[in-house]
Amino acid sequence: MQLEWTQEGKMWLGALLILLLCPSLEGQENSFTINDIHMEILPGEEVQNGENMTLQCIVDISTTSHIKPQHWVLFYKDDVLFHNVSSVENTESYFIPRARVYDAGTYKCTVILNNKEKTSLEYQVWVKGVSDPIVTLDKKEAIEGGVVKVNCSVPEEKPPIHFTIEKLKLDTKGFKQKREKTSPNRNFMMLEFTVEEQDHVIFFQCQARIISGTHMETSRAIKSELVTVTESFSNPKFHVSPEGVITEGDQLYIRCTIQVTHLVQAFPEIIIQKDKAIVAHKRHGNEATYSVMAMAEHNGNYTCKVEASRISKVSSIVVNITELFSKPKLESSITRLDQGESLNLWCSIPEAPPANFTIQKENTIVSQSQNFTKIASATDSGTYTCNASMGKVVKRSSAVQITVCEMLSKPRIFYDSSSEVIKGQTIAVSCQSINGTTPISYHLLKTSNILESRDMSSNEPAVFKDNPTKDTEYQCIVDNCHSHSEMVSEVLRVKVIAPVDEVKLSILMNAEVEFGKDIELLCSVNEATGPITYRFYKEAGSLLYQITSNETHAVWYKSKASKEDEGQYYCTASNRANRLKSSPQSNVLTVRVFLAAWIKGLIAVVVIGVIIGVLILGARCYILKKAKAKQTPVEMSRPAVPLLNSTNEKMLSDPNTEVNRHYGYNEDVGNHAMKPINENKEPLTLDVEYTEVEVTSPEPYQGLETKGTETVYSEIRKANPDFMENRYSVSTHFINIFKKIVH
Ligand SMILES: *[C@@H]1O[C@H](CO)[C@@H](O)[C@H](O)[C@H]1NC(C)=O
Ligand SMILES: *[C@@H]1O[C@H](CO)[C@@H](O)[C@H](O)[C@H]1NC(C)=O
Ligand SMILES: *[C@@H]1O[C@H](CO)[C@@H](O)[C@H](O)[C@H]1NC(C)=O
Ligand SMILES: *[C@@H]1O[C@H](CO)[C@@H](O)[C@H](O)[C@H]1NC(C)=O
Ligand SMILES: *[C@@H]1O[C@H](CO)[C@@H](O)[C@H](O)[C@H]1NC(C)=O
Ligand SMILES: *[C@@H]1O[C@H](CO)[C@@H](O)[C@H](O)[C@H]1NC(C)=O
Ligand SMILES: *[C@@H]1O[C@H](CO)[C@@H](O)[C@H](O)[C@H]1NC(C)=O
Ligand SMILES: *[C@@H]1O[C@H](CO)[C@@H](O)[C@H](O)[C@H]1NC(C)=O
Ligand SMILES: *[C@@H]1O[C@H](CO)[C@@H](O)[C@H](O)[C@H]1NC(C)=O
Ligand SMILES: CC(=O)N[C@H]1CO[C@H](CO)[C@@H](O)[C@@H]1O
Repeated sequence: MQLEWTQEGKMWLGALLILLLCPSLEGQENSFTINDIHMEILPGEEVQNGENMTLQCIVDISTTSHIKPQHWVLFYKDDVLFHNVSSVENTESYFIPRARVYDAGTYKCTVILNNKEKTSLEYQVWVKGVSDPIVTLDKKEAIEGGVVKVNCSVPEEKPPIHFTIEKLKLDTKGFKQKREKTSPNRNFMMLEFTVEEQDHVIFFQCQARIISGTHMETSRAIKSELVTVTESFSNPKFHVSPEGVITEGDQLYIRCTIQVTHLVQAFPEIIIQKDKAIVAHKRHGNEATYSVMAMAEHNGNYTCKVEASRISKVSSIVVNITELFSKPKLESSITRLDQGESLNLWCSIPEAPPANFTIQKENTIVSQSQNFTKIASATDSGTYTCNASMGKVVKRSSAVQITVCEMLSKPRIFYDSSSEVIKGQTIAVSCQSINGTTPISYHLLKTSNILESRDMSSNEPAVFKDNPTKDTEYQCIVDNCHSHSEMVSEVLRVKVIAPVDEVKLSILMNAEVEFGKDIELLCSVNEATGPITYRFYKEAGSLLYQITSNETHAVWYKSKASKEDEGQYYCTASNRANRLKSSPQSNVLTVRVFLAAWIKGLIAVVVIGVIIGVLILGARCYILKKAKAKQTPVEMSRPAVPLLNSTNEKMLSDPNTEVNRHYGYNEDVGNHAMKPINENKEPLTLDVEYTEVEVTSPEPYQGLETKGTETVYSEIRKANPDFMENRYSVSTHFINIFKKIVH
């Protein structure tokens, strides 16, 4: 816009210049120069709002021409051209009547002569103050609770304008209500103000503020016309009757009244309050009444509130009621007593005026007199009060709590004995005093020590949990408020069955039993409760023996051990506690039966004897044959040794049948025993242990033994230490040979 305007001006100027230059083109050329251009602002660069202001642009031009040259003067405000003039004068002016805040700004002017142009410095103009606002009201008379519209405008100023409007009371200093608001694009502001109670004569005051550059300019505060306020209703008024001294028993009236203006459409609400409590109220009408028989507790500060939508008026009064007599007092010699003791209650008034008394327990009258005496029973426990009355006036005392203690009955102690108590099980021991005042405290004793205590608020049994590990005695002690010392129950004996959980089988001597000796097996258990059933087994599942005993061990006895008794043994044990579970089983014990050394020795001696006999026989045959051979050649000279060998080999070729037939031992053992001998082909092989035989041998065989020992000993040289069975097998072998010979 500014640019457009300037360009247009320049074009227009150019046309004029051409016209001006025409004569000079015709004649000789004149010279022009602009020496200086400046502005003068009147009355100064600081202008009061409303003052006339003049802007002068002064130009100094030198020329060779005898006539003053025509030039253009242009005025700018904040770089915007606002005035242009063609002139031949040195000074051009621009007049601003009644300067406003809007006129403040930066001014400059420019001179254009032919094609020459010069601009002045910039001049800062500041307009001080804001023109007076105009305050108008929509009414001059208002009613309490009504609204007054206030219009504040500054017609000669330009927005944005910040308005401050205050409501003031004529007779009091300071504002009552103040509101501020900025109007962004209008030069007026309209605000509504409510007329409050006690606003008798009010007026408004307005002030406008405008930002001028970096400064905030403020107008004078302009007052409005006065507004007269009419009451909608009067302040509430109290009327108390009876007048003068009010005594308890009098009928008390507290009335609150108001006067309502005819202008008001709806009646306000009247409320009478004592402290925070509403005691009376009225919505339509101009009075509210509170009526009550006067009592001391009606003393106090009464408030009457009258409330319309926006208006609330309050007044208060203190009502003083004279006491007729003091509050009665109920007393008792004791508040906690035993059943059967005497209960005494008496009611009294400090000054002891003539009055009627009643004593009541909860809501039941127990006495029509001042005193109440009774032999206490449990049902007499409770809350007692007394009433004292004089005519209509009744006063109640504070409550007295009486507790009558019934003695506790001897407690019974019991537990669920339907099934036996097994060690590790939790049992519930109950204790109960059927009669006796609650709360009852129960203590459970376990072998004379307090295990646990419990307070019960009823006569139901107190239940204690315990986990007895052995036979236990329980007892319980009860106590309550009764002065009698605590009561003790009977002793409760709980039998605890310890289950069998460890079974051990052992043999009373060595696990290797000598042939013909006794086998004694001991089955023992932990500290379990009898009767315990012991069962002895050989191998898997064949029951040998069963016994029920109260002892923690049992013995199975077998005399004259034979090879048949060899094998694996175990035992089981159980009692009632194990009934449900399978009976615990012991370790497996392996028992072996071996031949006594002397039997082996005897066999050896017999066998050797037989061999010697055979040798002798052989020798005899040899001699006989040699005698015959004196006629026959000597080819068959060596029959003796092969004879023995062949005999041996023949016997060994099928040993099993032989052994089984002649020797009644366990087949398994027999079979097994023969093998090493077959492999060995050394019929006389014996182990080292065999040597010990000679020491333990019994006397009757001494004669034979001496020889046998020597032979046996010589055999040990070749001894091939082998399995344990070896010695049995050897002895078995010899027995076979021996038996054959005997047969
Ligand atoms: C201001 O200018 C007006 C004319 O526009 C004139 O009537 C008035 O008297 C002037 N005021 C002063 C104070 O010079
Ligand atoms: C407030 O007053 C101004 C002039 O005094 C007027 O132009 C404007 O309309 C008024 N505003 C209202 C809301 O009456
Ligand atoms: C009564 O109560 C009112 C409101 O609570 C209070 O303003 C007034 O001071 C009180 N009067 C007295 C005597 O306590
Ligand atoms: C009430 O009245 C009694 C006398 O009747 C007076 O002693 C007492 O101070 C009064 N109380 C109040 C709060 O006015
Ligand atoms: C009531 O009991 C109190 C205290 O025990 C005694 O002083 C008074 O004389 C009794 N009054 C009557 C009427 O029994
Ligand atoms: C007590 O009660 C009796 C009978 O109801 C009555 O005649 C008497 O006036 C009462 N006394 C007082 C002090 O109230
Ligand atoms: C005792 O007095 C209270 C009020 O003080 C009343 O409510 C109650 O009914 C009275 N009891 C008897 C038994 O008179
Ligand atoms: C409990 O009290 C009742 C009467 O109150 C009595 O008949 C009963 O025998 C008492 N029981 C015991 C266990 O004392
Ligand atoms: C085991 O002991 C109980 C009592 O503890 C007894 O009655 C029973 O006869 C005893 N049994 C044997 C076999 O001794
Ligand atoms: C561009 C512009 O506003 N030019 C003004 C210069 O002054 C004359 C009168 O003095 C106005 O008519 C033009 O409008």
